[in-house]
Amino acid sequence: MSTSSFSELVSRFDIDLNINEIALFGTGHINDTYLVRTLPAEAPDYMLQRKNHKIFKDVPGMMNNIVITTNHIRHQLIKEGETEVDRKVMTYIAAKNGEMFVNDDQGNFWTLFLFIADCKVVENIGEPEQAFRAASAFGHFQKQLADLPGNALIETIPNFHNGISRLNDFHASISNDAAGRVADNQIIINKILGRSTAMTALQRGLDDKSLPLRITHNDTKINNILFDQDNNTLCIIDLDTVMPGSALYDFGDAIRTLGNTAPEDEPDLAKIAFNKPIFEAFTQGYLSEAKTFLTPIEINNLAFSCRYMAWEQAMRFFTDYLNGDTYYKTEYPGHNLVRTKAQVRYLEVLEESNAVMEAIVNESQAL
Ligand code: GN1
Ligand code: MG
Repeated sequence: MSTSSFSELVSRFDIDLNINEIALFGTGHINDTYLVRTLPAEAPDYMLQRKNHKIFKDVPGMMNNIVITTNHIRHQLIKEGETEVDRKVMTYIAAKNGEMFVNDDQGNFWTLFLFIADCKVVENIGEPEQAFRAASAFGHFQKQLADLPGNALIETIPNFHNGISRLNDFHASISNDAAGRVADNQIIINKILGRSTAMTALQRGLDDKSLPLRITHNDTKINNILFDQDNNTLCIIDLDTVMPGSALYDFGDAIRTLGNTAPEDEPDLAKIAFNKPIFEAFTQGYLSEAKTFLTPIEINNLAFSCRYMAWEQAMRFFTDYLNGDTYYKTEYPGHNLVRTKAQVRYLEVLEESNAVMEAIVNESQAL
């Protein structure tokens, strides 16, 4: 798309911007994000984002969730006496017609939000102290939303982390074998299916209400936190999947990336190991915020949640691979298979580390 049509989109939002340039930004697997630089140089910049409406089938509903969530957090920050509210919560701009998005002539949905200046996103955490801070930020986020009624938000992707439903999708992709990839991959299929009874326990716990349904972020990769230059956490971003869920999803998904010494798509499986100091710091940071509201059964399942999220993500990457790579953006042929193998290897690593992880959770909740 040309800059002029980008600026035409921006002009339909209820804000006057003097645009200098618009350029592609970031590494998300789902949406397309552009940085809108404005003039004069010191004026705030904005992010223009195309929401993937093939994946988020109800973008107006999703944007309504985001407005409820960000307003709720904004009120809490003001109550807490926070002076830099606009750096601590995302600010979305409404369109001139009052909607929280504009449509282009191809039916795409575009949103505009304030760019938080002078901050950074990290893809890897080196220092345990930073993991502690990241975890406190995710725990605090859940706490800020704890008094929102569960039915206030819709499910932006129905059954997003529902292991039973994900397993059904996986079975369907095996039966359909749309890309003819099943025969070559029996070992990996068996590794995923062999763990399904143990792993679907999380969903059974939500179904029988032994696990509480909360408002959760549901995509707690480390690159969804903004840090300032001194590594203080500023703001949780990527709110598209904020919806009813289990606190365990957020803890487990963060450890899926943070507790792994290698990236989620590491081709060399020997590089995948459990990062104990980071796990320990993350657990302590998370519980420093979350132990006031978590139930004993949630705390007892924190270590399990890490295995659950690795298993679920392996299955999601592999379902997409079997379906012919239609969901995740991929960088090369077979990328989803590499991702799957890396997630399965990480799952095995977590299984080997379970006793250590359980001990850390126990010690951390006593702090
Ligand atoms: C997607 O777009 P991104 O990278 O924030 C995905 C997450 C996966 C993640 C795997 C809506 O997140 O659920 O865990 O890729 N988001 C959606 O890296 O499916
Ligand atoms: Mg993201």
